[in-house]
Order: sequence, then C-alpha cells, then structure tokens
Amino acid sequence: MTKTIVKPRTAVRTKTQKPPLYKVILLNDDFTPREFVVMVLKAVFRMNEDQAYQVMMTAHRRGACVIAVYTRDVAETKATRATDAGRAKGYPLLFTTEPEE
Ligand code: TYC
Repeated sequence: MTKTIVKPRTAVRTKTQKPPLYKVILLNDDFTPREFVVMVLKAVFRMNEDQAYQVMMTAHRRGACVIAVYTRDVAETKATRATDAGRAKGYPLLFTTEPEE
C-alpha cells in the first residue's frame, strides 16, 4: 500500500500586535530654571544638548512640548523620574503622559 503524504497548502501568517504608544509631554512653568530642564531632558530622555535646548524652548514658548513616544510603562517611568527630579529641587517641573491617537 502506498501512503500519500499531503503537504499543507496554506501558508502560516503571524499577526503581531503593536503595543499602544504613549506620548511624554513637557509642560512649561515660570519657576524651573532653563538649564535644569535641559539637564533633566538629557539625563532621562537621552537627548543631546541641542535637542534638549530646542525641546525646552518649545515648551517655554508654546506652553507644552511632546518629547517622545514610548510604550506605556516606559513613558510613565520616564515622566515620573523627570518630574521627581524637579520636585527634589523644589521645582514645579511637570511631565505628563497621554495615549497617542
Ligand atoms: N519657563 C521657565 C523659565 O523661564 C523655563 C522652562 C522651560 C520651564 C520649559 C519648564 O517645561 C519648561 N525659567
């Protein structure tokens, strides 16, 4: 007796779900020194001096600036760390997160 081996003809497609992304937003205030904002942006968000200065000045002029998008955990951890750095010095510096549309 001959055994016929039938190969499956359907290709397997894997659907990968992309995790939802969250924006980290820097809010302006009247008290935190500019150099301190730049220092925090460099330390927590790994920006260079130029990037950090531009982001700080955008928040300063417009009231807020989107810094970057990350997965929810990373966004919240970085926003908390950066806000806490200001609070430790008595500054009202604030970073928030919100889901990206
Ligand atoms: N507005 C602040 C000042 O004039 C500097 C500043 C910029 C603070 C951006 C917060 O998100 C900020 N000293």
